[in-house]
Amino acid sequence: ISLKAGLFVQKNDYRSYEDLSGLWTFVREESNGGDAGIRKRYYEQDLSKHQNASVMPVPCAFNDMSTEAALRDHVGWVWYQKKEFISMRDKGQLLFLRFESAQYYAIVYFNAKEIGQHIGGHLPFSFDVTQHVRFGAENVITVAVNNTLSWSTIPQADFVYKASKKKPITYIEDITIVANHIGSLFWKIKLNEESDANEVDVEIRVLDGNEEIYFAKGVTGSGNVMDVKPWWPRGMGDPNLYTMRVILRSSTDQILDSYDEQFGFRSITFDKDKIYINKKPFYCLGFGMHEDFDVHGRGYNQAVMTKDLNLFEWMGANCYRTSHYPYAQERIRESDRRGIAVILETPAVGLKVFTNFNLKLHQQIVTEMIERDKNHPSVIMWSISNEPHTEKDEAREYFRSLIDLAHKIDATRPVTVVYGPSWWSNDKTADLLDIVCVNRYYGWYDDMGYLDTINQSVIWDYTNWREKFGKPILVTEYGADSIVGLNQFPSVDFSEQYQNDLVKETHKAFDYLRANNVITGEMIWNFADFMTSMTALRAVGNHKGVFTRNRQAKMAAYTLRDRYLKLLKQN
Ligand code: BDP
Repeated sequence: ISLKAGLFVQKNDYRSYEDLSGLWTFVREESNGGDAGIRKRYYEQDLSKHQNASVMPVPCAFNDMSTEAALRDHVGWVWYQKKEFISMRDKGQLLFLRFESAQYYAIVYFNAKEIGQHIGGHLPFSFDVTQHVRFGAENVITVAVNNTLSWSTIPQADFVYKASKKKPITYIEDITIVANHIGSLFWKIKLNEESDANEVDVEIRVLDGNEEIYFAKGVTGSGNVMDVKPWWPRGMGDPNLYTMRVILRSSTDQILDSYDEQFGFRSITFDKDKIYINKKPFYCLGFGMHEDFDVHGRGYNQAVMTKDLNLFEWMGANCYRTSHYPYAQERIRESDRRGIAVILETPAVGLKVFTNFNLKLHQQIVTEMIERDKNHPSVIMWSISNEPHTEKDEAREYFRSLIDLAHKIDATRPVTVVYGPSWWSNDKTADLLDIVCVNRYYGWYDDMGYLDTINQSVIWDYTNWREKFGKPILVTEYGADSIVGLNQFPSVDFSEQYQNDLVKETHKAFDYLRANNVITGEMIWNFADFMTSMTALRAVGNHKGVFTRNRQAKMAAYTLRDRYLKLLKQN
């Protein structure tokens, strides 16, 4: 049931929020046991009294919290519940319940009534709960979450949105800002549907720190701001940020709402060879990453984020891809502040079937992702998918539709797909893209042990993509597993030496490809080791990190750091 996430939470004289993070009551259903909890109406019950009740921190991945394999490996429904006192003082306000993400389907109940659903993890969604709230009393929020990765298993539910009968409150629902490096500015303010734009005045104030440097009126408009300092990625300049303060005034000059949106003046362009930021060539030096950590599992954690971005800067990197799902918005915001470029990716990994059903859901996710992150200067590109099977004929129209959609919503950023199983010779989609990303594992999944063949294979492969499609090419994955402390000389797979040797050999090829304008960036797989499901390929998860899962540097991290620090200066 389609929902509008709205703007990220903010406190000012017109808006406020309560953070509902903390320990929630948690009940796990039997794995794939149908929808027992829904049939048994868990949402009407005090789940803390349930025989299987425990507590779960939010945000975090429940899989990593447990001592039981059954919970770690659980696929199916889980229930979260929280009681929240809502004060009389909040009466008369418009109240939303917002989730930054829930993996993968969520049904939300407020005081035992279903108020809506959301499909697709990783992205925010919200509900207007004003009509459902009991003021001066405890309210019960219950969320049924199902992580089964097949969208057709969602139960049907009756959901009727009841519009408020009261005089509608006018508020700012969304803000779109397009600002380029020479100071041209465009904005579009979306008010809530029930509001009347003619009855309110929209003021736009651009602030540099506390100083107002631009003023205008109107829900949409454009202008030029003089003497702006552009936003630059690290290595190229300072990540200068500005604030757009949007103020809504009624005809009686009363302020109805206000929102401060951060943005930067910067341009992303590309030609057939390269990506440019503010018209200067930008060579990506970076990582595929994961939001994953010991104990905590996947999900936003400010300590892990800060540690990761500190290590990232220490490495001399300037760009990461949110492989393979959009990361928390807090992290994108922090990347704006630090001057780290971000390639935002959808959760569409390894797609094999390209039906209309898949396409609809994929379109929804692309739309939600772009809408959430469109004003972040750090976001330089949208990645529609990682390693889809684009050798299939039906992939062409499927991807054409998504690429067109992304361009339609955001005409200011390039669109990419990250290729894995398909080749330049059989891919049916790369000609539709702005930038082509390719993952390759020479010396690991291909030609294990033959370190001396890496150079030629990498050059041959990427040169073929480049020549066939005539687009800028990014290396988005290469690498090898290594288990920290496992030393073998001469090197053997899974040893730290092997990973280090493989990285060095691959860099020889990159030097050639870079000098010949074949590639416009290189990103290793992965920043840190991360957990996966069990297969014979993995020794307790994926060890392709240059850091361990605890964020300690492996041998290859030093090799990579020397290279990144050297190349960062040349950007
Ligand atoms: C690539 C995938 C990535 C995996 C990696 C690997 O894009 O998600 O983790 O392989 O197997 O193909 O290490």
